[in-house]
Amino acid sequence: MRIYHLASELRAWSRANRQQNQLIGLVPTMGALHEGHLSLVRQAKAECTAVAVSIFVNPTQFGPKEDFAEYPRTFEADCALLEAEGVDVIFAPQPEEMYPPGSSTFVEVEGLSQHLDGASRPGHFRGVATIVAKLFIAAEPARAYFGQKDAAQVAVLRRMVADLGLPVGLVACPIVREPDGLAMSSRNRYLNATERQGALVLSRAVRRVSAAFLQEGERSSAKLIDIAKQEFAAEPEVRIDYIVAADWATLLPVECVEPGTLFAVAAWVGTTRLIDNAVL
Ligand code: PAJ
Repeated sequence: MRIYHLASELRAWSRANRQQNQLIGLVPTMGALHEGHLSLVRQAKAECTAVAVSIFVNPTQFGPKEDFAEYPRTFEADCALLEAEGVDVIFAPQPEEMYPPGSSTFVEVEGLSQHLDGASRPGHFRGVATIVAKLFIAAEPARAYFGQKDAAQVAVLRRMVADLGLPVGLVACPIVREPDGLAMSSRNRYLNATERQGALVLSRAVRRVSAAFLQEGERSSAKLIDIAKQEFAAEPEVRIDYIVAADWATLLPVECVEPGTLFAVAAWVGTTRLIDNAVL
């Protein structure tokens, strides 16, 4: 496994591999890897012949009051995990490599970036779209792997790929959960024992809504949102950010859900913001 810090090294590796007809898969991450990330790596390994994983805590997707400084950085452990998965390349650039001094070019996916997480994290998706575009330019992957856990991120990036005509296939992989249902997240390690228990309300709400949709045939967004709110009412210390039923492509709220509708929740558990969702 090679570790590159320069985009030029990643590009040279990708070009050489493509000349030998290798199918390049890219898994963008911010490190602090867990089984959710590794599921993306495994899918990339299953579908591609050469796999690169990027590890970069991207400053532009964090707001001024967000956790950029505290975000867990576990590079050595991440490398060991990726080596065990048989990853070919880790790309771990320094901030100046991705944002040269004087950087003033950004990718803005208008509209979509203002919904769901974009509404409570202004500028977040601009940072995400910008870094992912830069990673695509450097790695020139045939396929790139993202988690459905960040469903709005997937919608924004799909739009970006379509609008810019990028020759990359985006693959959305299922949410990986802890045994008790909590969606895995690098931010779960911020939770104390009480918060960890309270955080289960997100997955509980999503599960109840999925059951109401599937087993009881409920199709009204308002009623499904009420069902989720009832779950949250049992955990008053968890503060709801949003509960929405939305079209997964446009992120616009829908009145009636149908198969494929995104049901997404976000909430504050103490000072930690967590998200979860189901595609109904
Ligand atoms: P990060 O939060 O590190 O997540 C990297 C990838 O892992 C994302 O595609 C995310 O959706 C996926 N992932 C995280 N938790 C998951 C889970 N429980 N199950 C399945 N997939 C999961 O998302 C980012 O980084 C950044 O925004 C990034 C795309 C790297 C751009 O900086």
